[in-house]
Amino acid sequence: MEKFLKHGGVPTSEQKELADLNGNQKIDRFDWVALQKLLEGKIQQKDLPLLLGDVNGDKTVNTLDATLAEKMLAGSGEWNEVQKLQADTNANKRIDKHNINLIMNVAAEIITQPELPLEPGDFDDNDQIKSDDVIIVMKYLDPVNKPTSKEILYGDMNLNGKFDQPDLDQINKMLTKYTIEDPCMVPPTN
Ligand SMILES: [Ca+2]
Ligand SMILES: [Ca+2]
Ligand SMILES: [Ca+2]
Ligand SMILES: [Ca+2]
Repeated sequence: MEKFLKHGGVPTSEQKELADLNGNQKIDRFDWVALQKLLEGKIQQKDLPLLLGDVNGDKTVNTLDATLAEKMLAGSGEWNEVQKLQADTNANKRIDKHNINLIMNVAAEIITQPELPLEPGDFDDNDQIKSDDVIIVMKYLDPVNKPTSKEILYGDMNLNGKFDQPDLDQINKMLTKYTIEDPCMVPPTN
């Protein structure tokens, strides 16, 4: 499982089921993050499938989960590994403002839960941040092009509700992200 996640290739349906730790029918970056936690013994088989965005574990993603993720971000309260994983809706192994924003957007039905993890910056959703993504953001810097609410989620890096130069600068910085030697940042291939 680890091998094919790392090196790509087309998984069989059985492999896919085994490796799809968040049960969203695809092998994504989050599955890789969760697999590491499983191998480290920090989460158990019984915790699977993990429902991204569901911080309180009641099987729905709503504003209550966003409130809990805010607390987590503020460093208040005690959280277990499952809760931390479920709050990390962009699968970057950190809790940040995008996690809260993504949960709010699932609650508002702008995106659906299985669309998580969604990585801001990865506009074309191919688990890599490349020049293709930069080109899309550049397009929306021209006010003639109106983004949808969902597109804003992908490209509004500074969370001010619009596309602007800081968003482009941030995505440009992320172009080098996948070159670092962190296995989590080697995106698995679907
Ligand atoms: Ca998955
Ligand atoms: Ca919940
Ligand atoms: Ca991309
Ligand atoms: Ca912005």
